[in-house]
Amino acid sequence: MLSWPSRHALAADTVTLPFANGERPLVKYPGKRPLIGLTARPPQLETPFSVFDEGVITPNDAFFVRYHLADIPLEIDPDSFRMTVKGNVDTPLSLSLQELKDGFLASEIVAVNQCSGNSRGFVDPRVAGGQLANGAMGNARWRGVPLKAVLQKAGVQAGAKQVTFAGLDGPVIPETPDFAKALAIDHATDGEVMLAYSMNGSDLPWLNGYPLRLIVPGYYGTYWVKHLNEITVIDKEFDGFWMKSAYRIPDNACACTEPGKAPAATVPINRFDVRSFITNVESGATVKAGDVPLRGIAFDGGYGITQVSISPDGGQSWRDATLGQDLGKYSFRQWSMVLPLTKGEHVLMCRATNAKGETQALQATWNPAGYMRNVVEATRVIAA
Ligand SMILES: Nc1nc2c(c(=O)[nH]1)N[C@H]1C(S)=C(S)[C@@H](COP(=O)(O)O)O[C@H]1N2
Ligand SMILES: [Mo]
Repeated sequence: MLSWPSRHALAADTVTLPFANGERPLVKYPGKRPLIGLTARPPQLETPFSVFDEGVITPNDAFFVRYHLADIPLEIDPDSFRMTVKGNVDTPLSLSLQELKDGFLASEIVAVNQCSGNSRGFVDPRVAGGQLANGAMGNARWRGVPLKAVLQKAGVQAGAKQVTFAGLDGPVIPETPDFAKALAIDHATDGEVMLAYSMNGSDLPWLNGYPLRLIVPGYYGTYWVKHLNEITVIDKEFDGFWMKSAYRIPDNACACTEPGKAPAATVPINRFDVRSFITNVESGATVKAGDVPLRGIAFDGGYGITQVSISPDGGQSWRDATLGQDLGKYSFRQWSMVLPLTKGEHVLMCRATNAKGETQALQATWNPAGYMRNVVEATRVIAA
């Protein structure tokens, strides 16, 4: 059971994110260390960026939290919890957690969960939506059951087109559309999409979807339905609000439009683009001139990071960083290098490339929802 924090238990301190109106409270929720509070009902919490320098795995108590609807479950009995599979299947299922754990072969995957709105606060010109810095992402080792195995057990019928997913949370007023997402049947049965009951070796944290959530490796967090209890196989395209109207990107190669312009056509947001960050030096920091150790993370939509390059001079020259341990193509990939810096101010840049040859642009693109940011990030440092 989740005990809702009292009002004054919430605001302990504040942080200021590096954009206008960036002041936020640090708030403490059950099972979480103080995180950056964006909204209280429903709770939306951002991970302080320094956490990404602690290790390649984001600890459960620091993992970001995103909800749309204020009626989040506060009580779930793991013994009576059931996950149902229905729709165009031969045998509808109603599975307990124990049946999921005992009746199927478990699988594990390290994968990044990133909110579509991650980094939206940096979008220029500004756009509406949660003004997040770069902390609406995290990397965890998920354990659970491949969705494919569960769908096989139910027996997907010919003509199945999509699979929809809904969780235990709901809207406060009936006019608000319930949160539900859909995946194409081929995607849902690719063997990688997973029903996870464990994160980094523990039960899922309450606010990250206890007791069961969908893991869609390489895809934006919007598909990673939490408190998952309803899976429906359908023979047409799902037309729910959160697929048809929300979470859509311009249907073009850059997923972008001219600032202020609406796109001519849109598609549902899908795979991550390539991103990389320096994690051990904050913009504006002073470092000791000489050999400066740099490290950070990079990730992409599931092809795997093959190269991270660092520029000491605002993008004029680049040198390769050393990649850290490979935890799989959906994971954060750590990188490190030692960069000699003379006394003075420098603009450091960090750019990753994946196995498909995709990389990051030097100029930020724009779209009305502020999605898909993957500009090469600049970090201003003073070497003294
Ligand atoms: N049930 C439910 N699942 C949900 C959501 C939600 O509002 N309700 N939000 C989605 C969105 S937009 C994101 S980014 C991820 C965030 O996962 P997290 O809160 O575990 O970090 O959850 C997804 N799953
Ligand atoms: Mo999201």
